[in-house]
Amino acid sequence: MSKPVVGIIMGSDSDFEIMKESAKVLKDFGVPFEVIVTSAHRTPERTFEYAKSAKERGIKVLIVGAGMAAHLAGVIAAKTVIPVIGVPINSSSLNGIDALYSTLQMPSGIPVGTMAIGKAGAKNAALYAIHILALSDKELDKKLEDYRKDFERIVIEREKKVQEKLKDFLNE
Ligand code: RP5
Repeated sequence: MSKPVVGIIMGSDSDFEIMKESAKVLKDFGVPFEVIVTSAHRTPERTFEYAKSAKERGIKVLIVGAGMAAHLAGVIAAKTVIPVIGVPINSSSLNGIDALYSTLQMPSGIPVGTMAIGKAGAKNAALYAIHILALSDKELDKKLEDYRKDFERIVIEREKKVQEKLKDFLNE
């Protein structure tokens, strides 16, 4: 595998089930990535070190998933100018609303692009990373265009099924 250009960071191993969605998309698009588990509060030095060294190691986009008082994406963004995409994880009794606000509500000056809570957010984070990379990568740009075309085919097929169900329903 060639050198990673995307870093997937998660606050705990318990976030993996959600963050696997990011990994799946990057794998499907053939984008090399690395994964690290590090916490803003449990391992702050390790988190800082990772964020500080990411750019010089060739990482171009960072995807950060964390739950509860999720300051991980903001802390990472504070230590690098690489675009940071945050994924709020629904790992708490507040179902991720806590993580959503913590990730989204960054004070001015240090942006974190925040996705939806949970699996959809993790998937979109990877797609968004690919959109950024595709600006300077024609091959990836083509793959994104094809991905979108595939969606059109899938939705049209789904609509056909709905039309059939509707016909049955109206004939009842
Ligand atoms: C956050 O706290 C992690 O991102 C995780 O979503 C949540 C719970 O972590 P564990 O107690 O499961 O390690 O830091």
